[in-house]
Amino acid sequence: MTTRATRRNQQRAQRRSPANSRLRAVVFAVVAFLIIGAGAYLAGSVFLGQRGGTSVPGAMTMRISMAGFDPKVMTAKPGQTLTIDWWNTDGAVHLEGGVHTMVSDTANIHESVAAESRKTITIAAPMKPGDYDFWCDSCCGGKENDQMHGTLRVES
Ligand SMILES: [Cu+2]
Repeated sequence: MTTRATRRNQQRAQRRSPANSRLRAVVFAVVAFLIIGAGAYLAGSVFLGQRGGTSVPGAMTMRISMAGFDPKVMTAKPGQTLTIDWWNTDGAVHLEGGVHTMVSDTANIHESVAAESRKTITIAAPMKPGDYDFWCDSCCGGKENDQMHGTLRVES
């Protein structure tokens, strides 16, 4: 007769068999590889993205990602033309194909940058000193998202 205890022992022995634990190790390795790979893919654009240096003469650098504009504040003299070496560290897996924009109705800015790319843009600062709001309207709630805003500060 098979008691419940012996049946439990048999099951335990089966679970501990070498073939079973080898299979479990393989499954674990595959799952771990997939998770680490996916994480590295998503993080790669952030951590391996280009840093603050620029080879564009007279340009300021600005990075855009789902984390927002970096830096968030640009300073200019009235009417000054700002040259911005602007890059997007997000991959195309993000919302809207990873495209980010820089938009301002008050400062007349309408720019966009494709996923994982870099471009030089020029912005003409308004003549009137003050803080001009700009934002990204292509992702994450656009203008409604506080994270996706920046300030163009015109100082006389
Ligand atoms: Cu955006």
